[in-house]
Amino acid sequence: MPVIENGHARSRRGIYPARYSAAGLFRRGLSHQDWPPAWRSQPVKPSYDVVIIGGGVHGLAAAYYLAANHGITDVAVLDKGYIGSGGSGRNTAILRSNYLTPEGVRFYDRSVKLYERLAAELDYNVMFSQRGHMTLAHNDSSLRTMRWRAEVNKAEGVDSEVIGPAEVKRLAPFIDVSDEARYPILGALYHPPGGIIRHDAVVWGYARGAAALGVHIHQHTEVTGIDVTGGHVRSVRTTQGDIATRTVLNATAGWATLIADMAGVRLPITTFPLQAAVTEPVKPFLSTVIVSGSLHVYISQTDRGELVFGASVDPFTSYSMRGSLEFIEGLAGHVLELMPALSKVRLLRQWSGLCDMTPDFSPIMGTTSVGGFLVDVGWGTYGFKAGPVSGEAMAATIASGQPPEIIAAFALERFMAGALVGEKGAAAVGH
Ligand code: PYC
Repeated sequence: MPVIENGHARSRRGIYPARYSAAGLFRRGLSHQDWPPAWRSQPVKPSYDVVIIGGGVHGLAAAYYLAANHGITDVAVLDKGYIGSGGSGRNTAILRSNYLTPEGVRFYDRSVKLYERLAAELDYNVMFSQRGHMTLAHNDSSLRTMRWRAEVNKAEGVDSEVIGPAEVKRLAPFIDVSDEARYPILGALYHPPGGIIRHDAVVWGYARGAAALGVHIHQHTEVTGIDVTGGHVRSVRTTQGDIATRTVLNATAGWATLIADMAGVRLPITTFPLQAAVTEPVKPFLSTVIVSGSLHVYISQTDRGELVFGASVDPFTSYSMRGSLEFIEGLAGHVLELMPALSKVRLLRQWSGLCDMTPDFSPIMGTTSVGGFLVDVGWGTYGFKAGPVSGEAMAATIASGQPPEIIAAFALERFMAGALVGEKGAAAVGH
């Protein structure tokens, strides 16, 4: 039986917060008792076994699985802002595993499987809605790529198939599938397990789970340097003081090269902004995620009724996270070509995140030439989908010193060996 301390229970594995349940909600409602905080800040210690830079889904998932799967709990997660303030809180929350390469399909499929059981595992409602994902083909070459993806998906046991315009119309009755459209719809890659999730809940769920097992989460703690002596990491310098450590994981997505430079590791990554926007809520009418590569747009409807739109990355490198008028004008035109009935719907807000793009659109994961400096970077526009599997794989790499098979293809050395994993054809929209 766990012992309760300040509203938190102490078990053999550490301190964990109150269980969320309907009965608990009812009891607390009756007694006017607040829930205890999901997790508590701790003072920064002078040393940790593992320091994870980046408090997004990747960093927090790695911390959680280090503690939960390997019993490694002397771990700090550092973020220069607040948790989820980077790409994890700025993406359009689409999950899928309908990739192009066998390596990519296996990897993202594992992530979808972990996402499917995340709410139960973390005792946190992450609102994963597997409502299906449809990528429209408007020309012969994209139809060919869809067929290719469908075959690779099936060979890897992932549910995807190419459907014709009539089936597209059945799944999304308001879409114009006539020949009159500027880009007529020739078919689509339909992927039933795909869907959307509540991205902040994933971040908070992992943070709560990791902290309950003893991980320290330090927000507003910026890394200013990494000390490497004799080819091995010794410490991390931060705005809250120096932290001695033998193991650092760089999980900073758009800022990945800035952190890697501090350790003297060069990465083939360039950072581009990716913008998105959301409308006022409207009645539910869109039950799948819709992607159009030719129109450079993807659309989904949240449980609250808002329409979430995204597009390609901006055509220039930048660390800016401001939205632009050019983007929203282009986006609106493309959305209306697909769904003219939305012309009266008002946009609520737009924003931007940063994408760490690699030449082959696959991530860079594992060890580097600097001892103790590991990377989980190069996510481009796919990062949020990969949070759980990346956390699991990077935790296993740190615990055993050896990257597991599922990330073997994503090693940094592939760029020297010419063994790229070309995943550009699986991008939601052209880049
Ligand atoms: O790859 O599905 C995707 C995606 C959607 C938004 C950004 N990337």
